[in-house]
Amino acid sequence: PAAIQRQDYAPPAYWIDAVQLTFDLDPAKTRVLSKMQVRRNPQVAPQPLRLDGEELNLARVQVNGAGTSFKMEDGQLVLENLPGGHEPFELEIFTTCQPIKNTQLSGLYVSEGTFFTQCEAQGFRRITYFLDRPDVMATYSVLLRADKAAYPVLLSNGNLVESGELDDGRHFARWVDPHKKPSYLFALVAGKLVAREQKIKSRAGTEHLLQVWVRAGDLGKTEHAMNSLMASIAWDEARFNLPLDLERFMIVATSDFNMGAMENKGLNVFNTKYVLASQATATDVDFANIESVVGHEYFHNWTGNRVTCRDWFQLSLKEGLTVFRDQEFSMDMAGSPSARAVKRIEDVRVLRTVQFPEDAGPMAHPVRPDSYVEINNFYTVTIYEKGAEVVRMQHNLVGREGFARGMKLYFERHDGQAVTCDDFAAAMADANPGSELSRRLEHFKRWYSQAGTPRVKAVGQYDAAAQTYTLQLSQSCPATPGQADKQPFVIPVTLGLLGPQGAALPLQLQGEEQPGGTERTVVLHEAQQTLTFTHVAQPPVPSLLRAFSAPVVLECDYSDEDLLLLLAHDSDPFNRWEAGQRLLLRVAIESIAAPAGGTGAGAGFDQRLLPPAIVQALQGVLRHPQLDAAFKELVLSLPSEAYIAEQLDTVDPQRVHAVREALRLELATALQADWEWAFETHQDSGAYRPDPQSAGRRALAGAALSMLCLAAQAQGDSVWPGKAYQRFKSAGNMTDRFNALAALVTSGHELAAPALQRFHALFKGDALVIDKWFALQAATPDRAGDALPAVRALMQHPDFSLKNPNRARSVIFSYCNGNPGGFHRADGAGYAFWAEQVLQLDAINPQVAARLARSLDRWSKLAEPYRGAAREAIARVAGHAALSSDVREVVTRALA
Ligand code: B3K
Ligand code: ZN
Repeated sequence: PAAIQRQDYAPPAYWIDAVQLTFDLDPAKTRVLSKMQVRRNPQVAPQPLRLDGEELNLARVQVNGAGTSFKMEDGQLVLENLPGGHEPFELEIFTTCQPIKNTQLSGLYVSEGTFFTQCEAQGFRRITYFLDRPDVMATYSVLLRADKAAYPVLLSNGNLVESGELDDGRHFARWVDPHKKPSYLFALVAGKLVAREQKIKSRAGTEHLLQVWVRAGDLGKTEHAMNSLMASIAWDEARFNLPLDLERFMIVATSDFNMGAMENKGLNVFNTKYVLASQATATDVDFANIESVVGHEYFHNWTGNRVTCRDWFQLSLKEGLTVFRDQEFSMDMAGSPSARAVKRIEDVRVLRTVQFPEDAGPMAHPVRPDSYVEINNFYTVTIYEKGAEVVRMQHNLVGREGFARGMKLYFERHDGQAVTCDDFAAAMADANPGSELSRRLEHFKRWYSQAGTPRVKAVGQYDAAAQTYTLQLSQSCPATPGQADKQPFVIPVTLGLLGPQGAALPLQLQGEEQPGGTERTVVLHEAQQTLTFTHVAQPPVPSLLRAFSAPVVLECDYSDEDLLLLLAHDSDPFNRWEAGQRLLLRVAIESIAAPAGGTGAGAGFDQRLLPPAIVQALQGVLRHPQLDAAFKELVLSLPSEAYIAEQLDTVDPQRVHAVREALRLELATALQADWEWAFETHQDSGAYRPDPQSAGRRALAGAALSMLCLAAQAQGDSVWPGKAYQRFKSAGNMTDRFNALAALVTSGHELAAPALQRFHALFKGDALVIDKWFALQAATPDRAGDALPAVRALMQHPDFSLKNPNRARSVIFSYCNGNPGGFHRADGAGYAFWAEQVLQLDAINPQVAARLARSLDRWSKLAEPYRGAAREAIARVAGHAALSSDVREVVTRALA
């Protein structure tokens, strides 16, 4: 299929103002009757009505109650003989579809005997013929009919207005959604479900009913999701004055879902992974993810649903903004400044390990793309996470109050509309006249149109005689597919200066009468700018891009001493962490480049890669009396293999893996006594609570245990593996239990096997826990080429299924994306496996297959023999005739 261009956007030739849907639900053959009130769009020249449809059986078309002629063209239903004039007419379409055969999980499908829908982006056309585009907004009235015993619960968007019995053991429910919405927000659910319910009162005094619907056995795992929903509602009212606009708000969980969750109006559908949690079955990370995903989908109710996207090129309008909102929500929930910083570090880590590579690879695209073949391929980290950074920069440029004003104006102008990224930025700027954003709006918007990660170079020079410090900032941005030359960006750089003892220096720029604070945000908007600080008594160390004030790569010629100073003293926790990461990254890169032979784990290194000063500094952080455990855990974690690889021009993945493993072992042994101390002193007392502080203590204890097992394994000692096994058996929560299991499995101790067996026996039947069991094994570091055979064996396990996305991800994605040492084999067998699985999955579920297809995005950076073998595997997939457009687009771009 041909690419769709943003430039070709044209408003619809018709409007659909209202739709009445009647469903006779049957897994093998569901009947759908759609009655629509349609009228011509007076702004568009008269033309036929073209309705989207996919895999539908068309039985009848009527206009104003009478049969009409129609034709099919490119899968669309084309109606030419429609009533003239601008009066609305009634269009009635009767179709059938086969939910039970729908393995793509887009449109209407069946999961464990229950009907679900997924309509974003273009699933509604798999339910009925429609103008399936987000700028066509209609009111929906939905009548559901089904067998009562098999489908006792019938749900759709909005309010339940009527329900009752029918003949033959059937029953019905009628739902009316008072809000106009695009078709992608339609949803229905029908099946055997039970709900946790909660009544709440808004600040304005209105009452609402909240429900979390799950399978009967899962009701005990819904408390955290419900609490998260209540917290989200309260937060959006308090922070942005945005109330819940529905009498009833429902969340429904399904175990067959292509992604995390979906914000259908009033009826969010969730992957069970982001709903179900109990201390026995979910980790702290699961608890935190549930809070953030529940928040994310709830916040879409305003940013996405009340104001939606004009077209899919504007996807980041709702996704970038809503990710920004869920990040802020999690930070506000975390409370303390240091817990906020931990969340910020985690978010930046995702951005840098996943989005930066995307932005440097064949699928690079602007936050507002210019073209796509398959829209589902553009639900990316660029649209979501970089999009959130672009919103965050606007927040940085106008301030917290200014941002709130911008949001207020955005809703005043656009409530009920389908709009563009330009409209959002304009509201932000117009609400803040005189701000850097409004003065440089057009220029700032290059963040929406130019792909690629900008690089900012900082060069500092101290002049002792003049007592000045000049900082020269320059920017550039690498070429990306279709964009050879880039214009400078508007980059907010939050900075401070540290004195030689680590004190925060007052900042006074040349021309200023007096110093103003110890931190400020300067705006880099030209290719090069120079800042001169005056009254600087001694050579300072700059702390730049604090809290990661812009999504750029910062290059600065820091000495090790500078970085050690920042690590010990920077008042900005993000940059403290960053200084430690820079030190470790530097050691990793130097070791990778060193001419030592051998690429086996640990081979070729004399075990002393880390300079003593760095080890000491890390020890200082680990033993620090004031720092939070969560922060310590982050500082003591090595940069990921993916992030290290991104810094290199040519990547030998085995070399990267070996160096990182060697560094890990060195940290494990050099700090052995400190890890023991950390483990012993970070034990829980009292009841389990998944709050950031307790979670941080468990994370640090878990990391310590993992390091201790690693050191023990190298030393042939069994004390700590034995302790880990004990903890695995007796842990009172999944976090501690799983960390102990992972410590055994990752270190390769012989107790790993019985622990894995026991874990499976304990949790068989709990799909989400069994997913963890699969994922841990698929990501287990390779020992003499055993990772791939282990993965193949896992796929033969009776619990494995390629059809269930969570399960497929837990094995195949964990191996291809989460096990670089096992995946990048010199014989290319990992890549051949990848090609095989992409093709297998594509026949079942193109969206999931296309995600997997992204694993080899960075193939052209690989050293031989990896590069050639990877290319061959991609070409093998591309050479397959019956490829979905999803996978076709990914592999075509990879080979371009
Ligand atoms: N809006 C959905 C994503 C839909 C993905 C369609 N392939 C979930 C979210 O971002 O909240
Ligand atoms: Zn979203």
